[in-house]
Amino acid sequence: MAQVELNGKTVECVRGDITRQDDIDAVVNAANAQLMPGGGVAGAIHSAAGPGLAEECRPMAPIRPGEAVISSAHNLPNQYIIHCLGPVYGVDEPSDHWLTECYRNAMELADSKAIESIAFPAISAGAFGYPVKLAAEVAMNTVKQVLPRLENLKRVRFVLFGASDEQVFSSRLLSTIE
Ligand code: AR6
Repeated sequence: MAQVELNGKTVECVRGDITRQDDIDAVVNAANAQLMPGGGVAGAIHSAAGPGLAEECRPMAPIRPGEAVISSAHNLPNQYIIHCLGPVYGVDEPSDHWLTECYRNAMELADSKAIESIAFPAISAGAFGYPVKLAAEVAMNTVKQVLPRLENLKRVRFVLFGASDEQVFSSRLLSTIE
């Protein structure tokens, strides 16, 4: 786990499950364009949230790479879910641009809803093939650039599923922001 302060706000990396962040207002889904259940994070979020989530999401689909939309959290222990479509690495080019847009749009959307805390998974770093070191670099650069100018958002947490991903994100957090 790593935690740093950025202009009086908190950025942290933890190992865990994105569906179990009960002290966080909004969790981010690494969604598919149709906003339907799938594998990975999307599968875990939809099965924990319940079938009402897919029903609520249907009219908002499809979304484009880099886009973020918001729904209620249903049976998750949060207030909201923000759904982002990450780029497929090497296909949606330039991938770093579209991944930056995901993080920026999710944080700005959260801030516009007066959300104070948000938890991200490693968007695109699973089925979509983004190398985890590059994904961590984009994530931290974007948080460093966007978070200080937001009014309401005060805490950004990255929730990593595996120990090695957690190490990569934590060391990138420390080298980028501290
Ligand atoms: N909590 C936190 N992280 C998780 C969890 C979890 N419960 N489950 C997996 N991860 P992925 P993508 C990690 O594939 O690359 C889906 O099928 C995982 O180890 O969920 O953006 C959708 O339907 C990896 O590091 O998202 C889309 O079609 C990271 O979360 C597609 O995959 C992201 O992996 C999206 O692919």
